Amino acid sequence: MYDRKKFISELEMRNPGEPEFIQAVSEVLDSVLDFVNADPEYIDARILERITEPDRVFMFKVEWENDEGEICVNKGYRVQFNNSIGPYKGGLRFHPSVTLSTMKFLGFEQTFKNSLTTLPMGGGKGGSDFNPKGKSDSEILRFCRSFMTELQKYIGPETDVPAGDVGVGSREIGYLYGQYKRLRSENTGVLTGKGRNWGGSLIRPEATGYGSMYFANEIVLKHGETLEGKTIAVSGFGNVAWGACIKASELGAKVVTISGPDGYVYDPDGVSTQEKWDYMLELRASNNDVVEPYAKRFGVEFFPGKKPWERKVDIACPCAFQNELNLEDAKALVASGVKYVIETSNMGCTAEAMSCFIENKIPFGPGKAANAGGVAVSGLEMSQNSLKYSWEASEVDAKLKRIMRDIHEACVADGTEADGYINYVKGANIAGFRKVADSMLDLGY
Ligand code: 2IT
Repeated sequence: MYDRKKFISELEMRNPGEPEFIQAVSEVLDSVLDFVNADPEYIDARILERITEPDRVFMFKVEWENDEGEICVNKGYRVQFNNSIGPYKGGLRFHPSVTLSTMKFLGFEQTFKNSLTTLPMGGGKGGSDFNPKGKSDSEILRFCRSFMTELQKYIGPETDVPAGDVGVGSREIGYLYGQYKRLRSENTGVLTGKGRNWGGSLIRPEATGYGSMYFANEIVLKHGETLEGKTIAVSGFGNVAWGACIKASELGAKVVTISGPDGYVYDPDGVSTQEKWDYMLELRASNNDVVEPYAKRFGVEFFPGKKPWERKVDIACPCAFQNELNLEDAKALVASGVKYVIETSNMGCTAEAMSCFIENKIPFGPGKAANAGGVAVSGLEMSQNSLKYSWEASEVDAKLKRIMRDIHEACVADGTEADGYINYVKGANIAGFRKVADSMLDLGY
């Protein structure tokens, strides 16, 4: 039998100074402990020790030259967490907060998320502490070239397929893939999130945000309501928030906030026009990492240094960064009557915030389920690359919708509690874990 306290303290000893990784494992452990302890096969196989240890971690130096001619040095990472159900798959994050701990938490989460998509993908993550903020296009190009010069040694279309994440969008994927092809002379589609002219899938840029709203729609329908007329607080203003704003509008809901590190914008009419969506893309492409210009441009209010969780809304949808919504925010949302929380960023809520929502019986869709649409369409991009073919947008969108519906059903099947409350965290963790753990048992050690 596994004992929670003993397992976590041993995990902390094996992984010192990695708070995000410990947080991510603790969350999964809380959901799956009884399930694991009920099965002697898992216990005998030491499944928890094995599933929490990455297969391997690459850490490397990235040297590049800035526009002033100075030599800069960053850290590069690729964590190959688990490939039991398919090639390692997961994004690359360029952000100054990137550490081994954040890479491992993201790789661990990715393993179960990818399992939930029903597609054959293992879990991995990578990135760098490189800060894209304020960098010129040619600095980004030189950094990406240097980063890929090393990364290409560890990846391949049948072994490990990276994609984008925070700070890595279609421009960066282009520069990275260009360098990969220069070095390897291969058109294997080793990255996903590619441009539509050179092997990318339609709907991939929109997929994470669209998927999140499809998932929200399933949750709301399950609770006897619709998204029609619901107000939504979204955080972030990048690719994920953008897709969520578009799909929310299409489904009849109204996104009234977007945010950045500088504060949040309150747009009572909704972020619901093509002009506003296009402007979000422009803001992101400017690399300034501020959202305030949106308020000026559309004549709406900006709240410097504040988070959108102080607004009264029907649905809270964190779309930016880990631990962006804490206990205080959760209490404020509960007090103002929030009905649903759709965590769309990876581990967007602190453990205490998540517990607060669950204790108050608020349906809470965890990141690994709610944001799985992004990697799901990456999986579909891999399929299209293998087929040397491309599907129409409507075909990809229909597949995405079906996958999000299936993920919702899996959460309901494993997460419904005795009193009828659907604990989506528990459901997603058990459903994601079971497939990975059972594959590990099948494959031996
Ligand atoms: O967190 C994520 O799922 C992603 N950044 C997308 C990964 C992918 O391989 O598309």
